[in-house]
Amino acid sequence: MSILMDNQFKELPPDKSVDTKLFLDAVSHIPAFFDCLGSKVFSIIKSDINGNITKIKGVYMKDPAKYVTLEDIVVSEREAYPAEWPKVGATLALMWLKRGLRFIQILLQSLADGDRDENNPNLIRVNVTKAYEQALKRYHGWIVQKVFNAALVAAPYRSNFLKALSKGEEVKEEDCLANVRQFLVNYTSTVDAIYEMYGNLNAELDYTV
Ligand code: 0SG
Repeated sequence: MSILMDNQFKELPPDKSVDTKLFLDAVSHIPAFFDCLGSKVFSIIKSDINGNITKIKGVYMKDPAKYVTLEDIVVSEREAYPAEWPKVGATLALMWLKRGLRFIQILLQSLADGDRDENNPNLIRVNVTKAYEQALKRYHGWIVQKVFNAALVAAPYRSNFLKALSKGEEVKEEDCLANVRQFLVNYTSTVDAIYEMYGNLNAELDYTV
């Protein structure tokens, strides 16, 4: 079975609220995936994403009944820290986490759509670069962009990446991409809903790191 199919995101309710516990359960499987990618450069990204998840979980665990949805957390922090918000607590962690999730979404979508470098069909650099330019680059100064360049060089071959998504099993490319497309349905709606919530609450910031 595929990692993606084992860790599907749940369908959102009509009001598009994102259940905090279900979201944390779903994203908690992402960091371990970086271990399959080989290079140590991915450990920086893994620890960044892990830090975001730990921070959101820390707030949620203080009062699960109060923080049923991600929006409950963000709104509650807006009231608790009016001077610092949104650059504070789980609001900040989720702001960054959603960018990483958007990166993954665009990367997977690009693979599913068949975007390829015809001269190097077994590389995923065009897909990774597309995801980076759309999801992250504008938030990165030149030092972090250099980290991206290192990650790009260390990016796995397309065949190895698809194999890692299939938990190391030899699966036909078309079957793996069918799983990717299936996974993307609820995943994309969840990421979109978080972006929409940040837009509606005016919680998005545009600084670079
Ligand atoms: C398969 C090939 C994959 C290639 C992957 C390339 C990915 C791009 C590489 C970019 C390298 C990013 C390295 C980390 C950068 C971090 O500095 C930034 C900003 O981090 C935030 O900074 C923290 O996340 C915040 O943490 S918090 O939880 O405590 O709130 C906070 O510290 C904040 C600073 O805030 S301030 O104090 O200034 O207000 N992080 C990112 O850019 C996110 C990177 C996500 C990459 C996702 C890649 C997924 C790859 C998946 C492959 C399947």
